[in-house]
Amino acid sequence: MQKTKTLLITSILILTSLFSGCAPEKKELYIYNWSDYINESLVKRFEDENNCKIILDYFDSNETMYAKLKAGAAGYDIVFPSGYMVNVMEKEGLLLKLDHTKIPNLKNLDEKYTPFSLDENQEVSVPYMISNTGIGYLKSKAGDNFEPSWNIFANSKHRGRMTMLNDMREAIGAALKYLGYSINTTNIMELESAKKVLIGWKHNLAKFEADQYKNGLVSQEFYFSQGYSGDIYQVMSENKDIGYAIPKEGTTLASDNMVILKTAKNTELAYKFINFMLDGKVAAENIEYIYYLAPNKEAYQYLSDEIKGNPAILMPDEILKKCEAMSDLGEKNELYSKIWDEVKAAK
Ligand code: N2P
Repeated sequence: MQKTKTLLITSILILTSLFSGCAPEKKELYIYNWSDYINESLVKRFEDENNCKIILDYFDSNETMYAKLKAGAAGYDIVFPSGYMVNVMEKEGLLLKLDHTKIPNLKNLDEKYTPFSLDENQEVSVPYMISNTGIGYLKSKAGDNFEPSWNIFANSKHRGRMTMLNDMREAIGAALKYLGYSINTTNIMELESAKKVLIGWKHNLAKFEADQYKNGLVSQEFYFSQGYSGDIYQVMSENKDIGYAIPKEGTTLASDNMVILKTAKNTELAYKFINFMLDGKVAAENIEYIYYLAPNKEAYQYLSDEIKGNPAILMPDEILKKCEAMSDLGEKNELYSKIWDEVKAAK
């Protein structure tokens, strides 16, 4: 009897371990995106529908992301670079040439915005969101007659209470725009003038920072912050004193895109994810949550009036005209790196 019992238990144990060993592993998709740039309930929905696991990792500037990939960070399947960075990564041979038959929802893209992506035919990248950069501010500090200008950072009255993005193209770009120059200039005199302006502003800044400034506006630690449109809208409900403005001199506009790395382990799932994000209803839910514009014609019909009426999201043409997309400067990129190092080092 004892023998039969032992045999039974042993058989049960063997069977259990056999079955658990056979349980299929969930497929995994590694995504490297900007912080606060996706509605995570959509990520969850994709996981459920595709019985897979998504691992999200975040960056706060194109340069940080690129440096990490160049330093050998492997394992990401999908990354979200801005247009100019897509060009850089493409030249380096990092990107998979896209098979459009696997992304039928490409038909939903709004052609009005595709030129900003700098890969107009989606050979290696698919537009995800259009963002602009502006000034997040406290209305109580700006006053009723606030005329938004990049030169607010010259106002020493707010010393220590202002931040600018820790992103060389954005920070130098703001100074260039203030001076009336292109954010893509490679003219040394113009860049030198922008450097002087930016060093002047730096003396009034608490810091260059690209992630926590929005919480700083909520807690009223910061009064004026150069920041990304949607990031600032995301925190407005937490403090009604927060406003957002695009400076009168104009600003940078980015088409941030989804790319599949050549080294991706799971390209089929990556294609599925990209196609999912391009679905009209999904894109609308994403816009409503992160306050950026997915350039998706199918999505617009599902948007709330609040979003439709927001000029920082669906930008009227007179604002769009003032915006410029950053382009890839090739070797001249070094001019910006050098100036940025000098700004950072300036006392
Ligand atoms: C997300 C900001 C993304 C905008 N936090 C970058 N162009």
